[in-house]
Amino acid sequence: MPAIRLPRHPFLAAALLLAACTPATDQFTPVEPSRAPAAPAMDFSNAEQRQVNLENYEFQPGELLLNAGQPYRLFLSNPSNSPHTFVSLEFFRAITPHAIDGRPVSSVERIAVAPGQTRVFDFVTGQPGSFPLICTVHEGMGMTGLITVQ
Ligand SMILES: [Cu+2]
Repeated sequence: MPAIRLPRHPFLAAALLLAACTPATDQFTPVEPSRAPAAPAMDFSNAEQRQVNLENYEFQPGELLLNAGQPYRLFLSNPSNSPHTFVSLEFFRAITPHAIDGRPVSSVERIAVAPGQTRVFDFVTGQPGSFPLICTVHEGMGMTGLITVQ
């Protein structure tokens, strides 16, 4: 059996490999690797929803309880007159972030919420664990919380 020669262009090679792995159809559908998403887009409109308010100077509720391996849509609202942030680096590393305000994200370090603003964070939880939560602006004033994934 002759060796299969792949084109030098990586996109063409990927397209050929994809085509080879796709069940045969009567019509060849061109693949555009540069536009093909890495994973199918997830619809979070039916995901379980949670709400956390960022107030002066506490998270409400102070503890967020989530289940492992599940999609969530988290609403972060700031009804106060001060800017706040939602930061939990260990939690952000343990989850699979999908989108903030509908815009796809692959990683998250900090979610800032301006006075009067609500941000929408879509993600899938990972393994169980307890993750400290802080507002980086007011941590010194005790604006801390906890995210528990069980
Ligand atoms: Cu704050």
